[in-house]
Amino acid sequence: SFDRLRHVESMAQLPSGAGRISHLNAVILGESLASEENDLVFPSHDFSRQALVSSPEQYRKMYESSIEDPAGFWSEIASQFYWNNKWDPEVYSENIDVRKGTVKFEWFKGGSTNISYNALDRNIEAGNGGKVAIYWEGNEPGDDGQLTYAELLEKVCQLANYLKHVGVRKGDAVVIYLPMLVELPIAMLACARIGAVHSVVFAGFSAEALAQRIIDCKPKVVITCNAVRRGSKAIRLKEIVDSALIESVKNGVSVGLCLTFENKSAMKREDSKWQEGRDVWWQDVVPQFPIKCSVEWVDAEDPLFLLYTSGSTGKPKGVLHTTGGYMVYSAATFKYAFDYKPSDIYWCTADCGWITGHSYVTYGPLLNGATVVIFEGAPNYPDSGRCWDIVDKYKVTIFYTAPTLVRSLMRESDEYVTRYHRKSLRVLGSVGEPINPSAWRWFYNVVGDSRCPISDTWWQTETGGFMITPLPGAWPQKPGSATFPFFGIEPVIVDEKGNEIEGECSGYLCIKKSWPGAFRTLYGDHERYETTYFKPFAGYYFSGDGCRRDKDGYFWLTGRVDDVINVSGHRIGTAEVESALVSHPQCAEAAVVGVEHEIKGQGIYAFVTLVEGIPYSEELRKSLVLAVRNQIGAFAAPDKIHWAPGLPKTRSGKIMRRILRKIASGQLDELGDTSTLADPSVVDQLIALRDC
Ligand code: 6R9
Repeated sequence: SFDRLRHVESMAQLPSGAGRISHLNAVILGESLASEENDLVFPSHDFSRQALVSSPEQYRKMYESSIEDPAGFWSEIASQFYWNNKWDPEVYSENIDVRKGTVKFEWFKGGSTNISYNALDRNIEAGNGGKVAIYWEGNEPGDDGQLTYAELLEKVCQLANYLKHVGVRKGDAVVIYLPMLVELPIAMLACARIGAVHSVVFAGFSAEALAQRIIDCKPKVVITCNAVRRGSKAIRLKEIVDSALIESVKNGVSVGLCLTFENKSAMKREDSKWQEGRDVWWQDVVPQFPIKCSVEWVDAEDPLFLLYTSGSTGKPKGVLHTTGGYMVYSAATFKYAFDYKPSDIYWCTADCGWITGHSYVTYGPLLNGATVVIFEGAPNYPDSGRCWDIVDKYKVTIFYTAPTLVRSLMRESDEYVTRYHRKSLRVLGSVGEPINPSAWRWFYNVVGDSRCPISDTWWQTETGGFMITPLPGAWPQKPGSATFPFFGIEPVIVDEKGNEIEGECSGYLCIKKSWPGAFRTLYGDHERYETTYFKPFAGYYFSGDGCRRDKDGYFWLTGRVDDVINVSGHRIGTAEVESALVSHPQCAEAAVVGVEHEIKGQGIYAFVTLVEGIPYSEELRKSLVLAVRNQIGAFAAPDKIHWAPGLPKTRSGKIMRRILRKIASGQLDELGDTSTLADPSVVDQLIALRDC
């Protein structure tokens, strides 16, 4: 199956003048060829020479050994970490086939370890206590701070001791609702240290969305801060938590403690609402606790965290990751996909509220002893040059971001980029959605001065770490392709019937066999886990993404094939938005589809049917949008509300989204067969109301 790879490999080794075709030539060469598939961008000689994986040949050897002997391959990586006792002889066991019984993955079972110990104490014992672990950059330029590994460990221990003191025990859930302050990774690591299960909720979620998550995982403690500044706005986070906690109590879940960090630069404590007996200021209690805290050794298969993500129903899914496999996988993927070296300064713009912030702000980098930059503010504040200002300030070498940010910065003058040096940069990364070739080129040419390979990493909340990703020194890249699978990963493309298709093809992307970083279940709903991911194509993990493989074997992700929309890299279920709209007293029915959006990748387009007799108005449109902001969060606000006196339905009452998608995207001559609709005239009516 490596024939296609060999073909590219031979091209990569073609002598051309001084050696390989230079990357610049390749870009020019690529642009002169019509097809994006032929657009190869080579890593420079200098880059490849110093890379951890420096040739297709080396990649192939490592990949083959990871597939032929997964136990040996992963044990070797796992052995680089500290285990309080070693795992059982069997490194992993899996059943990925629902037809053979319960789907179950286990890695390093019986081994006991602690991820917080491996990320902190182990690095300090290796002599890196004085190395900066985190540079923190505040919203306002000039507002910053830093923590060495030794200092970070002390802060983590103080919080861990406090959490133990208030009764948090191994296996208890802790909800964290914080912006990008150092206290966020500190809180994650403190939970992990004592075996508590953290569930970080992105601080852009509304009170109702937060309540939904609290009700599901019933935490002992909620950790938050009073307010945060983003750009020029201050957001009172604590008040959102207050409402969420009231809502939770109504649903029988009462959280006894709300630990609140006083974020002075955003709001003084005197101005914060307070509930005596429940609310405690972080600064009043945590610093009083000892700076050493013994570690709770946990089984490799003990839960580490829960992270809620969207699916095809209105109820978010609590993706559960366990300790050992996730630790090994997040660390190894970080190291290889970014070609990490101890001298690197790494900045990932993701928020810890998403999986990227778990695996590639907190765990992956710190497990490697890396120096991480975290940024509290907005990338266009005070102006569109802020990212590059930060890159120069900290001499960032690896910069990992999302295509939506690249596209929004690309719209502004290049001068915002070129006025900064950016000479420190050596690897760029992209995540969250497919990166379109034009955004890829701008990122490569303008930001990276045509010098830095781009790791376009395809993965998911469920996968824990990268699945398909370039290894920057190994492969010539194709702008827009995530290239090849990471070690140990066997991606396959299947047709509607679940048959694997070979060669150049497109279809549904599935994974054969388990991998260490895979999620183990959906919290409290193993049946949904099996139904959603393992039943659609029995014998495989189904990703929910469409994919194409080209003649050279490169993978091209083509987006979700289920009812999930990807807005600015955030996964949003259409059903969640519909349920928020229908909660509006004047909305009778709603159908939501994704449409192409220049900056966000996809935008949210909502068709709404109003309650009998209610007229549609601008005011009503605003209040429908507000309903979504309140139920989910501002990032899920529909871009367009389309008044729909009727929706296209089959005779059995099923909404035909295919037609709605065409209407939303203006492809009116591609509506297809509408004759099976119960009332075909609603289509003309909807078209007439497009600009209403
Ligand atoms: C890590 C993360 C997962 C979904 C995934 C896919 C899309 C992520 C991508 C990509 C193309 C990439 N996605 N990275 N599509 N190329 N490099 O984003 O996790 O929030 O769970 O989203 O995002 O559609 O299925 P998550």
